Amino acid sequence: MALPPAIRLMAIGTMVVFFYLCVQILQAPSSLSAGGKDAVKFSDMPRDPNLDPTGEPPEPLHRVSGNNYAPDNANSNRINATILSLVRNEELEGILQSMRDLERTWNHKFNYPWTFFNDVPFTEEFKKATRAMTKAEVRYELIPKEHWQVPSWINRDLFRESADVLKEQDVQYAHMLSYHQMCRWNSGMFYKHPALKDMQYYWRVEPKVHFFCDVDYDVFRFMQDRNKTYGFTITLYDSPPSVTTLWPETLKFLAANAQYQHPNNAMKWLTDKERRPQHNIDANGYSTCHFWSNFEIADMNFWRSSAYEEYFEHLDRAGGFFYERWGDAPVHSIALGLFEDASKIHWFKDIGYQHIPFFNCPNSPKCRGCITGRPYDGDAKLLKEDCRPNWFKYVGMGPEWTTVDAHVDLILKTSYPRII
Ligand SMILES: Nc1nc2c(ncn2[C@@H]2O[C@H](COP(=O)(O)OP(=O)(O)O)[C@@H](O)[C@H]2O)c(=O)[nH]1
Ligand SMILES: *[C@@H]1O[C@H](CO)[C@@H](O)[C@H](O)[C@H]1NC(C)=O
Ligand SMILES: *[C@@H]1O[C@H](CO)[C@@H](O)[C@H](O)[C@H]1NC(C)=O
Ligand SMILES: [Mg+2]
Repeated sequence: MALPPAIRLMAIGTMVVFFYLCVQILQAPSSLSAGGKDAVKFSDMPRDPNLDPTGEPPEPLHRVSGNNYAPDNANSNRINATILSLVRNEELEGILQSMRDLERTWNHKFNYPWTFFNDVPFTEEFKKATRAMTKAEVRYELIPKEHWQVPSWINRDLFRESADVLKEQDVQYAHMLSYHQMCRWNSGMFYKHPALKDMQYYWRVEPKVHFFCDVDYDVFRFMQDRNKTYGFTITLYDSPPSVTTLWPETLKFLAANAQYQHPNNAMKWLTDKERRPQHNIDANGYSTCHFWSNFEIADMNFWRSSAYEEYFEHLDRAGGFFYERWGDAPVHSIALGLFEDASKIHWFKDIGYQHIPFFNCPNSPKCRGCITGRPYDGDAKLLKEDCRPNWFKYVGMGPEWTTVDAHVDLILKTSYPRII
């Protein structure tokens, strides 16, 4: 059948438009996404597990009985562990706030010592006020110069020029040299301090954080008894320009040290490119997902292992603590993800925690002061920084929590997250 050319053109045009619309409909995301090139797929965590009722991890747990954890008991049930805090004299009010919360919810029962670190001596005012917050022993330690100073191979001009570039890419604290020093110290130095020689476990605490839930067992004994290396509460994506060459440097190290990779590692978690593709591209193969290290309960033997020691040494030489802004959080997380058995990394779901602006707030009668299942405070955009779904997807929630979660998940299929 011969059609006039104008009609033929219209028919073809209509078919093209129809086909285009079909493709668009088929491609429409079935899950919620934040839009644009920074899209995050949420389909892999249908519901925040913090909405599910959370109890303690299964027994056996070590609890207070009689004077077994009394502060002055020389034969107490405490193990070689300390609460640890790097803090400045000017942050006294902030650290008192953190101490108040941790003492109220946990340490007034177990009386683990507090160890404070500083690159300058603590003032008498600081010592007096912090000592008054606890019945436990308190120690004040100066960081040796050689642990804090900028390494000799770092070029100051290059540091400043690099910081200018980072600042343009909105990397926080780019020009603040002390922030870079702090990240390096937390990555590769703190556990070498002579004051920690006999210590194995630590709980890291920063100023101005909050703890919301009563914890009635000895978390350090928990770590030891269950062979755990590292405990976290919150995981987040990092700013890619702060770690541009961290993953390439890591791969260089791995190529020469393949023996350090654990057979049950979390490589898939580290390299995920499904959930936030642009971050993976910008960070050259690293998802940027990391344990948020202002909270850590961990075994220092891991940092003291030759795998980690050599890895840190390699990174330190590469210069990224200064020319980029490698944080101790991604450095710790990558090392754990590669060199440790993933089953030795524990989500402390039951420890309610906040460091502005993110929360871990479980559903438990033991918690007060946070909103169950709400992971952030402020702009709803913050929600896309939460990368727990990746950890749960590739590694799991851990045997401590799966029973109850699997059950509740079947009953309630609400969507996570709800962007308000
Ligand atoms: N003594 C000392 N502590 C520092 C210094 N810089 C940072 N810190 C501590 O390192 C931790 C992280 O610093 P913070 O300012 O909270 O960084 P943010 O949480 O990443 O915004 C906190 O415990 C600070 O008290 C420093 O120059 N000297
Ligand atoms: C703690 O460490 C010291 C020194 O290494 C050791 O003598 C002691 O037995 C340890 N204590 C415990 C409870 O493991
Ligand atoms: C922890 O490790 C030790 C030594 O490898 C082992 O004997 C023990 O059964 C482990 N405990 C748990 C709870 O996995
Ligand atoms: Mg902080």
